[in-house]
Amino acid sequence: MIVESLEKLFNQQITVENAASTDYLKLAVWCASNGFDGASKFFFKQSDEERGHMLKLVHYLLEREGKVVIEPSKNQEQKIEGIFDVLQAFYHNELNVTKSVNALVSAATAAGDYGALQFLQWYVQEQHEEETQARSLIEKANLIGREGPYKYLIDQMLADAAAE
Ligand code: OFO
Repeated sequence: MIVESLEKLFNQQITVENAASTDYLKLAVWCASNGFDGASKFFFKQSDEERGHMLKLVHYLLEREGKVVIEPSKNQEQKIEGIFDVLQAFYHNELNVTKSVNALVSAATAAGDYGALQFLQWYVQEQHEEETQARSLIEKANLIGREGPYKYLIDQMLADAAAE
């Protein structure tokens, strides 16, 4: 069994991961529709991964005999006018996910639920990796700059990231 306060936060996290999956699907579609095929591959993959993160939480909550509630996904409006906006949206999204993972870890600590804490370590590590990746992609894109064949080079950079 899982305490009600934690069950609620697990369900909130399911909604957050679901929203991230939809947000990245939208970024993938924007990229594909604007000639960024490599970037589109990267965000289709990210979208699938976020769905995987959501399902992992769903299964864990079921195993703990929690009640799973699938809420409509709460997406923030993303104003995308170029590939730099895409990268910023990715980074900000990951920062939000980290915030909510941290809240869940704090609640599991307060509840003395060591099983949940152990399970959540995977998300803590994942967020560290994804935030680092998003920041590094922005830094590289800034090095490439906004002149010449920069769109091609940034697209190539994301194609490489998708292949990793
Ligand atoms: Fe990076 O969002 Fe899932 O955990």
